[in-house]
Parts: sequence; C-alpha cells; structure tokens
Amino acid sequence: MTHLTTVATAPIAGQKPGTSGLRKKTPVFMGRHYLENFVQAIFDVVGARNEDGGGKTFVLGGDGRYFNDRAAQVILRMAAANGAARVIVGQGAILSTPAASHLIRLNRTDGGIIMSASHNPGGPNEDFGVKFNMPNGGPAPEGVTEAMYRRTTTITEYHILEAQDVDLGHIGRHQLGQMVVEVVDPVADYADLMKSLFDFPALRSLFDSGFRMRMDSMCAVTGPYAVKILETRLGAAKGTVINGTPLPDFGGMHPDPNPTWAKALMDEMMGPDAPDFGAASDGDGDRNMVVGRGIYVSPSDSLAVLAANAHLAPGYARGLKGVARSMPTSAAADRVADALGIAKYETPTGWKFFGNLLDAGKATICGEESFGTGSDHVREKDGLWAILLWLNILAVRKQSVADILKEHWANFGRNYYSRHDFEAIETARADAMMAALRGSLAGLPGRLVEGMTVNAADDFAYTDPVDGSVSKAQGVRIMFADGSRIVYRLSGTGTEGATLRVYLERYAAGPEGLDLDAQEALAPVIRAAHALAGINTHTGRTVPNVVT
Ligand code: VG1
Ligand code: CO
Repeated sequence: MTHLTTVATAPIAGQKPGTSGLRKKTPVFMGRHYLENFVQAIFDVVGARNEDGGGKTFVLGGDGRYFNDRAAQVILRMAAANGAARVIVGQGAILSTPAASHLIRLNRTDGGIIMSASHNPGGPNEDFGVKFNMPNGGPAPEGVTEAMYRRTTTITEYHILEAQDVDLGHIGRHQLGQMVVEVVDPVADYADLMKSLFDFPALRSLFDSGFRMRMDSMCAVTGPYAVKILETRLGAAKGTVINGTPLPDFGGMHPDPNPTWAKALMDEMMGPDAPDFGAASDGDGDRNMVVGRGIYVSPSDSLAVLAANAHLAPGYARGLKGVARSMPTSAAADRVADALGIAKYETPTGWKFFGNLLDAGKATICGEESFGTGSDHVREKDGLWAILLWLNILAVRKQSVADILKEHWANFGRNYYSRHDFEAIETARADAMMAALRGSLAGLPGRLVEGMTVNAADDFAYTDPVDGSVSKAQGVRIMFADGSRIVYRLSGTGTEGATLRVYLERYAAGPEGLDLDAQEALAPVIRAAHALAGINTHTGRTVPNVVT
C-alpha cells in the first residue's frame, strides 16, 4: 500500500549549492526536512512532469557513502510523489558520477540526482551531498542552481509517498506508486562506453606482456568499475585494484587522489619495486591521479599530455576540436592546442562550465588542475576514462610515463605548477583577505615582486561563448612579465569555514631547467603570493595544509 502525503515545512538557512551541488555535514543532511526540502526544490525547479502531464524519467545513484542508501529511498518516494514516471537507479544506489552522466545521456532521460560529496570524507560525522545533472548529463548551470537555492528560501511543503523501501539490491523493475524503479548494473553500460573509446585488445596485450599497474580506489565508488574493467576485461593481474570495495566511511580514507591523501600509492610508485603505472580516483569517481614509476604527473601536465596524444586512442583518432581548461589550471594545455592548431578555452572552476563547449562541439577534451580530466563522451570529468586513455597512450608509444613526460617538456617547455590549500580558515578572515586583495589590484601592474614584474592583475570574469552568460569574481589572477602567475580563490566545496586556494605557476622554456623539484622552481612565486595577499596577517597561517 502506498499513500501520497504533503508535508508542511519551512525554509532552512544555507541550502546554497556550491561548485558542484549542495554539500554539508551528514548530520545536517539527516536533520529534519533538510534533504526533503532540497529535493523538493529540485523538483519544483526542473519539474517531475512534462508539459503534457506525463511523468519524467531520472537517473539516481551515489558514491556509497554513509546515508547514501537512506537518502536514495527518500528521493525515490519524493520522485514518485512529484509525478515522475521512471527512475533508473544503480544497484545498491551506487553510481559513479561519470557513469550517472552516461546513463542520463544513453537513456535520453530528463536528468539525474547524484548523491555525493565527491572527495570529501564520508561517515556519520563527515560530509554528504546532492547534485542535479541536466538532460545533457552535465551539472546544473548556475542559473538552475540559483533557482533551486531561491526555492529553498520560500518552500512551505514537500510531497512524499508513504511506502516500503524499494529493493535496490537486485537488478530488476519495481513499482513505487505510479512510478517505475529500474535497478540497473552500475558498471555494464559504462564499461561498454570505455570499450567504444579505447583499444581494449591493445590494452589486453599490454597487460599480457607483463605490464604492472596499481589502482587505488580509496574504498570509494570506482572499486567495482576498476575491477570489472582493468582486471576482468583487460586482464590486469588480480589485486591490481586495491581498496576496491566502496565503504560508507571510505574505510576512514580521505578519498581525494592527490599525493597527500593517496600517500600509500605514492610511496609504492616511488619505491624500489614500483609497478609501471599507478592511479587513484576519488569518492565519486570523477577525479584521477596518475603516477609513473618514480614520477608524479601533475594534473595540469596530464591534461596537456592527454591532449597531445589522444589521437592514439580509437575514440579520438580523428583529432580534437578544442581543449578547455579551468582558469587556475596551468597553461601547459594551451601550448598543445596552439601546436595542434585547435581552439583553446579558459573557464571558471567547476565542470558545469565545460558543458556548453562540449555540447556545441567546440571542445573535445577538458581538464582542471584539481585532478579532473574528461571529454565529450559524458558531461562530467571522468577518473577511469583518464586512466584508460593514459594506458592506451602507453600501449601505443611503448615508453615509460617518465619518458613521455620528459619528451613533452622538451617539446613544449614546462609549466611548473602547484596548488597550496589553507583549510578551515575563519570565513570572515578569508573574506577580508580576498576583499583587500581585490582592492589592491589596480595598483599592482608594474610592481616588482621577488624579481618579477607584475604585468596584469584582475578578478577573472567569464562570458560563456555559447549562451553569453557572465560569471564574475571567479578568482584573482596576478600575471607576471616572465609568464609566472598566481591565482587566489576561495573553495566552493568545503563544509568547514573557508578554504583558500593559492595556485602557483612558472614557465621554463628549456632545454635547461626542466628537471627541478616543483616547489623549488616555484619558490619565488610562493614568496610573492604570501607577500601580495598578506596571507599570514589575514589568516594567521604561514604554511598550507595540503600541497598538490
Ligand atoms: C573543487 C576543485 C574544482 C572541482 C570541484 C568539484 O572545487 O577545485 O576544480 O571542479 O572541487 O570536484 P573548489 O570550489 O573546492 O575549489 V569533485 O571531484 O567534487 O566533483
Ligand atoms: Co569528485
């Protein structure tokens, strides 16, 4: 028996989606009406019914973190009560973010709800999140998330079906009131998509020839995907994938694939018995870190190498239409685009800004310095996709990661790059620092700092070349005459105070000076970054918490 109810509710402060959806501490999400209010705001904005009154179809899944299973049942009951016709759910309410994006597109649905706080830790006292993706498979643009936020400030009621839990543990169809719930294998369609892009027989031969890999899924969502694709389909040795079972608390790991949080993988790759190739992915499977034997690949370099070599994989054999990078990402990819004679784009941080470029066929490959790379195969960044493209390139070029990187730098020069994060700063102090910095920009050009002359300084604003929408205040940029650059912005995904991100870049044309340690090469830029913003005076911090 099911019963339709409308529950009286009232706005809850602070339900404002950030860089990718609404992200809060799990107890906040589990609080009275909290999840329900936000989900109702989603349905109020996008509509669960078509104009002709027929119900819409959505995709639902999440990264398996604590509360994922309970939240899925609530969202299903609310979708049914709001008039949706069908929801496609990954078995166990599991879907990686790129797999969800693919299912939205493959089934021509009206969008999807992804339950994830990405790389943020999970658990009863950690983070939870909900984001809505559009019918193109990509994150909702700012106009839509703003409308959802406004709706949460005026909400008075939500609709929910009173019903038993749907069995999400088995593949099959269930009825929930008038709505069909279709439980699908979370991996199968995604694995087929990867097979259509990459030379699986060549990858199989690579592994057959003794090529060794380590994939750290960090107890998060990519485990089942990586085991199925790398070990089962491509024949990588059993045990190639470690931490391959998604756990509600990610086994206590911080599923953020960077040298700090994926330290065990880094140690193995820098150690005496390192495999040929190492990789890791984040909570919801959209990020990737790539490591060669004895050499770390910075995400900005990874984007550039992938762009320069993508044509070696069957899915990109006809070349790229363009390359897009987020503003804080290094200019290494621009150099590749220029050499290939293709378009290049610089967007604000967050994958939603790539969607229009991909839909319009202006760009084929996109990337962010924050370990995110992807292409027009879905509308999200895609961790395993990047790892498989690297493997395909390694299989064709038959060189080590180190040799490929060194050759790349020799051809294009090297953009030394690092990001310094200062986490959990008091919000008022971080805001004051950014305000002071913004106020100082006009006086900076011409100034000499640490032996470098400031060429230009601005607050990045972006006009979307497809729909003309304008996004302002996307980060402070300070550009120097020698090609060095400092960027400052505050994170939009944190859940505790403010996180200041300082992005540092310095270009070396070569042939000398291409083999330095990145922090050493960047030392003057780092000193300039502290001096220009008064980081210590404003925040009380002298050193970052995380360096990538
Ligand atoms: C961070 C990254 C950004 C990324 C976003 C979502 O945002 O810097 O590049 O798109 O996370 O990634 P912020 O606002 O904290 O800097 V994920 O893996 O959460 O979907
Ligand atoms: Co993520």
